Amino acid sequence: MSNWVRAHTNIALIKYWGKENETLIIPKNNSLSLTLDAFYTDTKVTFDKHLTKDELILDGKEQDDSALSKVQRVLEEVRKMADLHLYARVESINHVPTAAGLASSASGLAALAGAASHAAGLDLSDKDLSKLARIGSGSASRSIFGGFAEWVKGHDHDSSYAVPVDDAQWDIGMLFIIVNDAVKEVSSRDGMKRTVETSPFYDGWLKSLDTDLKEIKIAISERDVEKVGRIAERNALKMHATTLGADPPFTYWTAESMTAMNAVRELRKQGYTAYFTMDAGPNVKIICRQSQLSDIKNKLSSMFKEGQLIEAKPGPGLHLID
Ligand code: 2P0
Repeated sequence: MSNWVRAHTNIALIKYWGKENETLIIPKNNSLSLTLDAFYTDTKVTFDKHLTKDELILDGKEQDDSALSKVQRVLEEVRKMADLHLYARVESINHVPTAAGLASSASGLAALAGAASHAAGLDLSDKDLSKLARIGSGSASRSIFGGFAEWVKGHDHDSSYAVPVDDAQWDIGMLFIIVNDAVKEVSSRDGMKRTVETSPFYDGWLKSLDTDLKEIKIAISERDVEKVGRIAERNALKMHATTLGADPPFTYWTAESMTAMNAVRELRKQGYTAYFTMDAGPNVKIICRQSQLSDIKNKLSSMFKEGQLIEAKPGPGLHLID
């Protein structure tokens, strides 16, 4: 049997933005995401008595110690759970279209949680896999599951994990508009910390979340793409508003992001169900009907190059591959 494990990336419709506990990665709020088929990471872990340190080989290239640090949080937890005293070689391949400029920490750390626990002979439940992925990177907790997943914030390591919400096997999809593939100036980890500590808008953001979460779960149960999109767009705009109030202030938006957001508003005027969301970077993701993905892509093809527009459908949860 192969030891390669695959995890797909997810995009939050209700964003995770801020930590209650930075060491354990306990978030300030629940978040809710859609796992997607288009982007994923394959990972294999080998615990080997001949190794003298942990190694990370990403897309065929050995990574330095700074890249190893998130990975080692997960490896150490696995070694503790399995009472294993061996270093590990982690081989990982990111299947993200070239220059997509999309964060791969969600799929990467989820695949690692699956591969490392499998290699250590642990047979973890989805809940325990989600907790393990979470200590590598918060958003990875949600990539254990396919379709829609909610990361329930909890209050300690045992109570903070994601749960499946809906398999999303209905007419919903996302079109990615890749406007910029440069490395961002403020990482999401630093950006959310600065916002929690300094932005006067942060409290307003937190107060508005219960309503957004409650309403989007109803919309998902009704398979109402229009309503899901509307709530996700307003939630993303609120998250991004908090960064403008931080000290020093910052934003992930660029002029191209604004152009893309306006293009989405224009699509709505033409009668399409199309709403946008954005994460800790300038790229824009359109929430739409799966059945209209290629139509919307065609509509945008005069404004963006072919390689900038990527169609995504709901994707599966963590699984072993051949
Ligand atoms: C999310 N983001 O819910 C939010 C929305 C970015 C904006 O999760 O510090 O890489 O490793 O827990 O998971 C990106 O943050 O941060 C993120 P850490 P992570 O998808």
